[in-house]
Amino acid sequence: MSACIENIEAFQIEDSRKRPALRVVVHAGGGEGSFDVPSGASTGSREARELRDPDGGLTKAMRCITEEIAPALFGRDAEKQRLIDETLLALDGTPLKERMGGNSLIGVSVAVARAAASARGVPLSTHLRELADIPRSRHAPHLFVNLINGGKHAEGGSSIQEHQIVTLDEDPRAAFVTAEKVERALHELLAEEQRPFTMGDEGGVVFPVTDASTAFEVLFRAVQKAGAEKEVVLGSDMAASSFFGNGTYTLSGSSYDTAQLSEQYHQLIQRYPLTFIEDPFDENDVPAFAAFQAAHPGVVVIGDDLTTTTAAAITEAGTKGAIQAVIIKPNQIGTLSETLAAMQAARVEGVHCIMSHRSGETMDAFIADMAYAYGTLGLKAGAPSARERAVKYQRLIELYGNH
Ligand code: 2PG
Ligand code: MG
Repeated sequence: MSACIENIEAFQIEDSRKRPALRVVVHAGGGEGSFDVPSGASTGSREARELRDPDGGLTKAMRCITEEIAPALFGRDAEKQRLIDETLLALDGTPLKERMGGNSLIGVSVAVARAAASARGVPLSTHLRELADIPRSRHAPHLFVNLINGGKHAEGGSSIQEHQIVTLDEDPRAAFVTAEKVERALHELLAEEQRPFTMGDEGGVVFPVTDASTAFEVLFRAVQKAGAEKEVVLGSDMAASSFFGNGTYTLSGSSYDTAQLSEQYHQLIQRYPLTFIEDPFDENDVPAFAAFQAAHPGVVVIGDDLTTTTAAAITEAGTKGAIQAVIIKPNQIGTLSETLAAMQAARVEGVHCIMSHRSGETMDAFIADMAYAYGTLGLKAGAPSARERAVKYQRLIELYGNH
């Protein structure tokens, strides 16, 4: 049996930042699949490039899909994901997908996988598991819930990009209820303290801080107010490359070298149950990650800008003991097959995978299906009250409810 690709369409929709986003729809073997492509703001320098018109529009990307990719894929078997993705890579022909855009390629690649699952009449997770054998980390993922935004996702807030709660419950429904409870408590706390706030890109709150600990202090008090101390720990995406330049980290007005920044983190870990730390140092400083991970074995150091969903970079970071977990973003690398190769490379090194959204999101919940299919350590998808984020958690709950 095969699922011949019959039609590929591309549309322009809006993402959560009201910027143009791509929707790709694939028809194959009587089935249909689509993907709404998200977009990052705090991107790693080695990420697949987006193809956009000078005004941010997507006419060039849509034309690539309908005029170059579609004719090359017509009649091809959607079930042969690897061959489809190899064709996409050959068509683009550049290392960072700058010619056709990682957005065009991942749009087609994921829509093909969904069309194949639809043509076969099997759940997407079943189809995904047959594409790649990836050892599970957990029964159900921890939810990495970013409640206080900063960095490039927020104006006027902390230099640290994300202050998260990380749920411990094995049941995604219970975990999500906890996340909502802490989010409500945080909003109440800010109102009580008359601390004005705005909303950041990922649905978390934004307020001015005086030092690196302010936002964690507020978040931890919200956890206490919600009575959720046993149900969550704290996490953070420092996104340190975004406050690094000329050999110096500039964090909330103070300058630090690598050793001083490590000391700042060390103090945070002493004071709060901060257990997961993403991108604590510049994306080119693998030794700093490795030294920090070795000094703090109880903390899960996570690579994102460091590793950009790229198998070779993950293998290097894993081999050097720089990370215990890695962020997986399909649009960061540009095809589903490369995403799966990155996840396999991680698991070979004993590194866990965390499926992640982008700061510019759509209503697509593909990452929840990935998290479910492969039993990843985490699903990182922003604040519960933001609809593009909640839809991912809801999909996860639905998937676990059905099995
Ligand atoms: C990150 C992501 C998602 P962006 O840094 O991990 O939170 O941000 O999509 O802007 O790269
Ligand atoms: Mg990140």
